[in-house]
Amino acid sequence: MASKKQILAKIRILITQKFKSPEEAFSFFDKNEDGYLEKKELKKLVRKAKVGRLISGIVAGKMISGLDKDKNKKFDWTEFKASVDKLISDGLKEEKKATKKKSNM
Ligand SMILES: [Ca+2]
Ligand SMILES: [Ca+2]
Repeated sequence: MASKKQILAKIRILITQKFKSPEEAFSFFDKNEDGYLEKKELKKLVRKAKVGRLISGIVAGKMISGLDKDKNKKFDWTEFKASVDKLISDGLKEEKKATKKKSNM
């Protein structure tokens, strides 16, 4: 089973490489256009990031429970943006660490 870090990295790659902006990703996955990403829609995002079918529901559920500030069980744009920003900055930190390691060799 993939680690949490690997899963988050996959989601980050999906959002940063397949979409021009987080806005575009949000509206792409908000299929019913209600301005929220509910679990069903988030699950599609997770699946699209090539996270295994079996765990995509669990991952989507965890993302929501961890980052849903107003506890309405779905992501609004502000919550989504905050989680994407965090994903990207965490990713940059990881990359920096990796390049540092390399340059020390
Ligand atoms: Ca929706
Ligand atoms: Ca919410």
